Amino acid sequence: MYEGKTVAVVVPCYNEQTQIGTVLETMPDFVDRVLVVDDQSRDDTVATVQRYVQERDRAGRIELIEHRQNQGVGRAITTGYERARELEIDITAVMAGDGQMAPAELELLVEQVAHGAADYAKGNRLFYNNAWGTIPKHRFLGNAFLSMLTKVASGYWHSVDSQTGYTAISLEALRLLDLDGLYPRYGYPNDMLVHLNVWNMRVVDVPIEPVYNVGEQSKMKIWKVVPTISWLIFKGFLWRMGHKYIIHNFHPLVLFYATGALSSFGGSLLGLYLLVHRFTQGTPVATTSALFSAFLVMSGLQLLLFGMWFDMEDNRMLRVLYRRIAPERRGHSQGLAASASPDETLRLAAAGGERGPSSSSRPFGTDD
Ligand SMILES: Nc1nc2c(ncn2[C@@H]2O[C@H](COP(=O)(O)OP(=O)(O)O)[C@@H](O)[C@H]2O)c(=O)[nH]1
Ligand SMILES: [Mg+2]
Repeated sequence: MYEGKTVAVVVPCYNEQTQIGTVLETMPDFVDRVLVVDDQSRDDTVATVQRYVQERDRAGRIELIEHRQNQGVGRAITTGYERARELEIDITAVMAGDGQMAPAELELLVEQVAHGAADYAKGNRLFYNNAWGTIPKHRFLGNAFLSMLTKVASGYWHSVDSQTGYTAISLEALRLLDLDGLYPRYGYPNDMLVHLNVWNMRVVDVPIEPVYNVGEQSKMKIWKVVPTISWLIFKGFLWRMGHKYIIHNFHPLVLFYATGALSSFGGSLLGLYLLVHRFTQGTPVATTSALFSAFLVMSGLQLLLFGMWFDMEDNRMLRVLYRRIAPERRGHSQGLAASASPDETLRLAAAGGERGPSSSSRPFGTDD
């Protein structure tokens, strides 16, 4: 229990026989349920968990769930979420089974949800003290790139490190989300943010320590995953526009985005055509044609920027800026975490509004 709220941790794992023992061993005491979801690991992961349960899990808090066939890390998290929802657990966190998530930091995420400051708290490793020096460069850059795209797609413009799996979510959010509709593999956290936004959930980024070289072996092939997730993010953006700003509600920002994209894309194509024509045929380009192309590109970019601006304003209520809620319990500050009283935190984090997909149609928020 954490502050009177029940807490579960979903631990997706695949081939983590060397790591999973430590993850279970170091699980914080306030966690009531540990939902380990195995996906047909080919090593001894399942046996290791079973042995641990028999020998060490006296409180009976570990539950092992086994998929009949490998369905991906996203689907494994969904399975854990479904179980937590069934058990009516107040707060459900996710920690990887490879030991890359510092257990001492779980509280930082859980407290945000427990105090109602946010519906979804996610780790942010990119702002941690020496993140650039700790995270392998190609992973840092890939993550930064996907984080930029995810900002646009999800409407959580304040959020970075879209790829972290270290999160905590409220029961209310779990009940609203269409868990089966979430992407089953590595793009899961990106898709999750898109879905959360459509349901007007408040999201906070919690600075956490990037952990590497603890014996983990990533199963992710970064060069394969980045294009796949980029495409997923693009589809997520269109899905969010359609659901949030056309079906559930209407907001002209959709028109700004659509006409902006058409105009800048059409203008660029025309400009390219004129250039190619100029060099292959040798005939000069008519001034009116060149001006028309430039006009399309410039007005298109302006429309896109207005679309973004409206999007940011509409989502302002869902942005929660991070503040520690109970710094005295841990006795030290964490990364960029600034301490604040609970009242102050809640005030800063305040993001009222009813729940539901259509409640955020406020083109010009006034909460700041
Ligand atoms: N259940 C399940 N877990 C997976 C699968 N792929 C990866 N994982 C787990 O998800 C967590 C994160 O995966 P990892 O490959 O370490 O990703 P990275 O830390 O972002 O490089 C680890 O605990 C993995 O064991 C899968 O297909 N099924
Ligand atoms: Mg890992």
